Amino acid sequence: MARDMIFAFFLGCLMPNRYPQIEKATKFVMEKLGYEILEMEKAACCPAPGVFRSFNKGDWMVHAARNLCIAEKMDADILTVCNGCFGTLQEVNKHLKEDENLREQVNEKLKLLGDYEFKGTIEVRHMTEVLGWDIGSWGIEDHIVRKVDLRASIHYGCHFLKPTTIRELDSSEKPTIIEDFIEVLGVEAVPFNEQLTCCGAGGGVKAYDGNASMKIFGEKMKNIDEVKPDIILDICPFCHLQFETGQDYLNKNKGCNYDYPVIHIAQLTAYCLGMDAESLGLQYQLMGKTFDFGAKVIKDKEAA
Ligand code: 9S8
Ligand code: 9S8
Ligand code: COM
Repeated sequence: MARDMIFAFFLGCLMPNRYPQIEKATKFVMEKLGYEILEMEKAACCPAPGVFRSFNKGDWMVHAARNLCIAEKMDADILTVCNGCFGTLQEVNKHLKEDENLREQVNEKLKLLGDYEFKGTIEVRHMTEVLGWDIGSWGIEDHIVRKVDLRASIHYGCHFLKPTTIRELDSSEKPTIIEDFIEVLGVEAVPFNEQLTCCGAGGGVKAYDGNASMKIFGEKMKNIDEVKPDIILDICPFCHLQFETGQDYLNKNKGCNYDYPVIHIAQLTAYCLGMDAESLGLQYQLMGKTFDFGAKVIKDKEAA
């Protein structure tokens, strides 16, 4: 198989532990599109950019480099479905490729962890980027077996687009990569106020100060609720966690009454490519609540 059709799948921490359905959906989609997905043995936390980098940039780089080395040994580009993992791995990969001094320092430390040496031979890709740029709406069309009819509020999150000088992916002010891609699946993007701000989870905020996190999130939900979408669409398991547990929190503690299904782009795409709703975990979308997403929102227009 051509090298650009093979990916080393970097799972990160959240998805395998809390959202195995996103993992399953990702594999389903990538394999349907003809990619080979390889497991990364002994991969560890990326480590999370907003947390580890803030404490110790050096250690953050060394540990990220160790993960990059695992993929280098597999001779495969990394695929991630998490903004935080993408943020760390893409950024460290870029820095180490460009800065020889830094590379030497990091490689010195890597020796302490075992047989690792960063060489700079791979790329780090977010699934959204692969779907949006490599496959594109033109490429996905032939694979669609279910077209949906939904209005979605898209949450890009922070680390996918920013810092712009490092990511170099799409405009950080007016991105269109997700909007353009989902249109062909039958999903209309409904913009909302302050759309590109943080969900309130990242950077250690959720763990350190739950009240601050929920205040930021409460604003976000208010803005989303104004446009009344059918679903909230995200591209990051940590944002996903915030949108799921956060709605539950606001309902129980702040007198809100939200029940927006939260869908990761891998799940939406997998559904449209024919994966069954039960394996996608759509019946468990809201914490503590059985939610029949399939029956409630998605219209099975032309199931194969
Ligand atoms: S790994 Fe550890 S905490 Fe997390 S999911 Fe995404 S960011 Fe990277
Ligand atoms: S937003 Fe701000 S830092 Fe982040 S990417 Fe995912 S979690 Fe939500
Ligand atoms: C968010 C990751 S996806 S972090 O909390 O900002 O590190």
